[in-house]
Amino acid sequence: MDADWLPFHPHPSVPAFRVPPGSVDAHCHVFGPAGLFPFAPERRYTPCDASRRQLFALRDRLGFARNVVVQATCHGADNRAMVDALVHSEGRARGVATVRRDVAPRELAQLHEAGVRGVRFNFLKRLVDFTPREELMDIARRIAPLGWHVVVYFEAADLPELWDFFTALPTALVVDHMGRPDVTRPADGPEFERFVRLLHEHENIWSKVSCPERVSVSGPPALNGERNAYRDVVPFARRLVETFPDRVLWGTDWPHPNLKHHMPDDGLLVDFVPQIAITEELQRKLLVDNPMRLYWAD
Ligand code: 0GY
Repeated sequence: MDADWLPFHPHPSVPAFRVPPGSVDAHCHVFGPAGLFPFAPERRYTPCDASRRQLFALRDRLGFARNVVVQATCHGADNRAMVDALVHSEGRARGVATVRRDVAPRELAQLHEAGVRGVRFNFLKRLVDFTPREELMDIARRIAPLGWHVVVYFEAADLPELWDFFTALPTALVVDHMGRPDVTRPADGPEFERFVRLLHEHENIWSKVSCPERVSVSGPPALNGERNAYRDVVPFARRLVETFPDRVLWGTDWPHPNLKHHMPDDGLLVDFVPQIAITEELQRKLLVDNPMRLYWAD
């Protein structure tokens, strides 16, 4: 089966920034291997195989201690590859699953036992078909007693329509990639203000300050010739880190599914962190304290 996106960086650099001890890469994936864990028939892209062994090798190379493995749409609601990574991680990985409304209680219990602590709802029209909100609300009600949270992936323009649904959820909510802001607009303009207001008004809503490589227009250093990569994303991520220091998470997004133009060097992504979390205290909260509270509370 051929991948229809770029392969991940074959030799990521060792970051110049040394992450604090116990750091968590709180957004990454495993894919396949397709021979063992086939991709979902309804998928909108076909990734390269990206195994748990490769993920754990990257974790060690970047200096991280733990991973949160997030189910991506290319595996649909078949969580086997992600669960396989968790159970072979020696307790160093937790997971976010995709489940359907009719998931059996026994399956939820097994996922919990494996280390799953959340479910993901994806609202990107290019990635998934529409699921009625009441179905998603049902899933949220079913996972709430387990102490899990909901992870959502959407684009900034869709926030007004999703606001009431998000704020009615019975669990904590984690937003992927800062709600995908349009970084050609100002970080203090109305669109990003709306996202900041969502977190201000709802103390159980968190944000990942991840994926500068997806959100950036100015691009990485090799393309723009400047020392600082993804500079247009900095004001957005830094504002969230400084305004909500106890509710932000960071992750590599390895192996960077569905990127078609530029494949980041994961070491340089880690070097981006001190630009958005500029003190040791903010770095420790972002990389250690916050993900540990959310994923390793027990
Ligand atoms: C990401 C980004 C993407 C893909 C998925 O679940 C997915 O397939 O999230 C994307 O295409 O933007 O967070 O990994």
